[in-house]
Amino acid sequence: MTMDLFDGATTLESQEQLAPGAMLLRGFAVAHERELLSALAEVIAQAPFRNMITPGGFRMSVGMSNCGALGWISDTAGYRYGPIDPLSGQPWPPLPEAFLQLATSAAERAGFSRFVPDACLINCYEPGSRLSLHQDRNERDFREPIVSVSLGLPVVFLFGGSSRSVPARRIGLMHGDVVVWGGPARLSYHGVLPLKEGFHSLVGAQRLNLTLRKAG
Ligand code: MD3
Ligand code: FE
Repeated sequence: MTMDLFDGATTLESQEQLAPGAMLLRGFAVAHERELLSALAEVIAQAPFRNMITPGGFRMSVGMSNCGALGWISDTAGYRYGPIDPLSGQPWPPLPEAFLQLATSAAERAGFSRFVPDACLINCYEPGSRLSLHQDRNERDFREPIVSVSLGLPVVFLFGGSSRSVPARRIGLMHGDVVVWGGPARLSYHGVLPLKEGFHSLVGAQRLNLTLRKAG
């Protein structure tokens, strides 16, 4: 456990292995919250959140956008990564340096010393938004980890196993928490319970999640 004095507030950082390959770094992003949120605002000004349509024709309750060379897209044609934002017809905004720095330092802490993400999916949850149990399988190489960064309101995250039938554990994810998902945890099923109402002093009435990926 380390104590950090920053802006007059005391923040607690700790790390915990959730399962082989899954490392929870509590509070890891708190020291960088302002840089992350201002970079995020610039990205969203160029590529606004939108509710994508699943291949089955359902509108997702989570608002999504991307930055980096590749972005994750869902529509009636399926799930995939692509270089162009379908909404603007332009490339996705570049990956901010603050995102890259945080992702590489978190991955290194978890034992992935050569992680260079080329994609960042940005999820925006409002009260009631949820993400049903799924695997992330659209990336080219499953040996590459995924780094997730939680900002704003807390949520209950579901962490299952390698098949849908394995009962999921419930893990609270809070502002500033970072999780590195690699190795045997990389293809585990996971999801997010509906966001509850609340207000975060820096982020407001929402939860933002960044997932940094090597997609291509
Ligand atoms: C475990 N996002 O974007 S982050 C997603 O909170 C996604 O917005 C959730 O699931 C969110 O695909 C969860 C934690 C997470 C992200 C990717 C994973 C856990 C993962 C990939 C493999 C295993
Ligand atoms: Fe996922």
